[in-house]
Formats: sequence, C-alpha cells, structure tokens
Amino acid sequence: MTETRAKRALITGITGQDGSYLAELLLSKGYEVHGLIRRASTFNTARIDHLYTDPHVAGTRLFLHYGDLSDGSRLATLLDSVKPDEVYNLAAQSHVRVSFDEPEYTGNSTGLGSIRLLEAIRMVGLDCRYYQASSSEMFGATPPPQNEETPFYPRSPYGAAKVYSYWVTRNYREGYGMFAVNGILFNHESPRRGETFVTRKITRAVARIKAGQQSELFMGNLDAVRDWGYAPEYVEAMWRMLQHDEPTDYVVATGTDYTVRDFLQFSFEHAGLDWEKYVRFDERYLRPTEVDALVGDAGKAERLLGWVPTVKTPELARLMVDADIEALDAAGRPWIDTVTVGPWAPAPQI
Ligand code: NAP
Ligand code: F7E
Repeated sequence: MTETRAKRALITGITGQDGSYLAELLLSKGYEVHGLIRRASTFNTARIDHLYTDPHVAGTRLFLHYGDLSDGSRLATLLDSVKPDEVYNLAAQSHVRVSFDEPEYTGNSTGLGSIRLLEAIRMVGLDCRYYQASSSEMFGATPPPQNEETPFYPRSPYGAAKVYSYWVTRNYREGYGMFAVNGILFNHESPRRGETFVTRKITRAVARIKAGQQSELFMGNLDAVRDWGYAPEYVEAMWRMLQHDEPTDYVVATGTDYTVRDFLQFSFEHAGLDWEKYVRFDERYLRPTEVDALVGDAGKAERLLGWVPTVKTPELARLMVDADIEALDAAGRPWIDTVTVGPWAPAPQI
C-alpha cells in the first residue's frame, strides 16, 4: 500500500490576523503548515503561539521559517526546501493610512513582494497552487456594489500596490499556466484584528471606557461605508479557491453596508454606553484620499465555491467587544491565557 503524504502549505503573513486563522484551518484539515515570519527584536508570534509545538516533538505539523517579502533569494531557497503544494501570500504592509506615510515601503512589500514570490515559484520550477490576498481597496473610488467585473480605481499607495499584485497574479496564470488566484476580500475583522484598524480600535476603547481606563476616543471620518465580515469565515473562502478545479478570481464579502458611525453605535450600545459622549474628532485619522464606500457582491464565490457568510456586522461588533472586555479582564489576572486576543497595550495612535 502506498502512503500518501499530508498536503503541505506555505503561508506568508502567518503572524497576522488572517494567517493565524488560516493556519488553524489548514492544521485542522491535516495539512503540514509552514509559515514565513520576520525576524524582530521582540516576539511577533502572539496570534499563533497556541498552535506552535517544539519541532523536536514527533508529530509536529507547524514549522516557522525566517524570511521577508523584500528578499527574493530567500523566498526561492525556502520554496525549494519546503516544496509546498499550496502557497498563500498574505504578507503585506496592510494599513491604508500608514501607506501614505510609507508609500515606497508599501510598494516594495505589498506590491513587489508578490512578484518576488511568483517569480521564485517559477524559478524553482514548483508545481503549486498560489493564493494572492487582493483587496476591495483596489476598487477605491468606483461606487458599490463591487464585483469581479468592477473597474479598479485605487485611492492609496496600498490600493495601488494591491492592483499591481492582482495583475501579476493574473499574468502568471495566463502567461505560465500557473494555478494562481486572487481573492478580492472586503474588510474582515475579529478579536485578532490589528489594534489600529477602525473596528478593533473601537472595541478596545469600549472595553477600556467600560473599565474606567479611558474617557475619550479620537476618530477620523465616521461617514465611510464598509462591508465588514468575520475573518475565520473569509479564510475558509481562501482555502476553497485553491481546491476548485479552475483558477479564477473571486470577491468575498457579506454584501451589507454600514458606516463607521454604525459600528461605533453597535459596539458602545452592547456595553451599555452612549458613543456620542466619548467620541471626539482628530484630523490625524483622515487620509489624503478616502475610500467612501465598499460593498461587495460575492455571488460568484457562492455559486462556484458554495461560500456564504453568516456573521454580519452588528454581531461582529458584539463579539469583538465581548472579546476585548474579556481580554482586559484577563490582563489583570495573569493566569488566564490571553493568546487568542493578543497582549494588552495602550490605545493606538494611528
Ligand atoms: P495583518 O494582520 O496586517 O498581517 C500582515 C502580515 O504580513 C503579518 O504577518 C506581517 O508580519 C506580515 N508582513 C508584513 N510585511 C512583511 C514583509 N515585508 N515580509 C514578510 N511578512 C510581512 O493583515 P491581515 O488583516 O491578516 O490581512 C492579510 C492579507 O490580506 C494582507 O495582505 C492584507 O493586505 C490583505 N487584506 C486584508 C483585508 C482585511 O480586511 N483584513 C482585506 C483585504 C485584503 P508581522 O507580524 O511581523 O508584522
Ligand atoms: O478603516 C475610517 C477610515 O483602517 C476603515 C485593511 O484591512 O480593509 C482595511 O482597510 C474606515 C476608513 O480599514 C478611523 O478612514 C475613521 O474609511 O479599519 P480601516 P481600511 O482602510 O478599510 C481593506 C479591505 C484592506 O485591504 C486593508 O488591508 O474607517 N476611520 N476613523 C478610521 N480608520 C482608522 N484606522 N482609525 C480611525 O481612527
């Protein structure tokens, strides 16, 4: 009898929100999971520490490797040694506001990083499936609803870098016959969301205000409309895209539209607070060019992948508030494991 080996995946951005949920999903499906992590002077693995086991222990299926999307030769040596069946490129400088402060770096990691990875796959001669983390930010100023046919009009260095990555992914599919797909994901959030994105900034503030540790919350544009979904459901869509017979591109979204103001209301209300008493305006949170409204039509993902989101924005706000209240409480009780929500830190400034 021939023994079949477990499928092997490489995830760039494994230490991020999506990377951590995707690693959990793939491990639960029996995959051997390899993650690219950046060397930092402090630990940056809080979101995946609960998955990690000592590689000396028999049966370990999660392996971490140092590397960076700015280092093409490292990507090639890593791909050559791991030989993954599936590559999920989730790594990026992913903050839109920060991309105006660091446009060149954002272009290098979020844009050029993708071609380095695709070219490394080609140079190594690897037969693998490739997922590119594309973004609704590519639609930018084009009005909703947005689907796979909607023209791109990016409004930030981040959005422009993602458009570049989208097109090189299609180019490698069409030019070299690679199984390369773009998942065009709309905003998706969770208790593991980075602390400076608007949803998490709000839900952390609610927890702190409720605990008497904060009295004001400074915000930018409250009129922006977003289609916020739940991250664990979105990584399931990523995986399904790579299991489909044909490589193609998909929008992943809930199809609902809420403003930042709505998210404030859902979150504060859930904790029994009136948001208008605490929220102040600070222009530092405005962007030189704003994306006014993103609302996705994920009909293609439903038809071809059977993917349907179940968690909508009001429920998402509530579960994130609950998690932040619990995390704040746990931070005062060091014997509680806070790994799923990350370490506690002062309010974000971006
Ligand atoms: P995230 O939490 O910001 O995670 C980004 C990941 O990329 C982290 O693991 C980070 O490592 C890593 N990274 C950044 N620069 C890198 C570099 N130069 N080399 C190697 N790794 C690098 O992002 P996310 O929310 O999980 O999103 C995952 C991907 O989907 C990103 O590409 C993002 O742009 C895209 N996306 C996200 C959304 C959303 O709503 N979340 C929507 C559409 C698309 P460190 O931990 O060391 O910083
Ligand atoms: O902003 C407004 C802000 O930073 C959402 C990334 O994952 O999704 C994300 O990009 C909205 C914007 O996410 C504050 O102006 C108001 O209109 O949470 P955000 P984003 O820019 O939509 C896309 C799909 C990605 O691909 C990205 O990687 O909220 N807003 N006041 C604020 N935003 C922040 N961060 N902070 C504020 O104080």
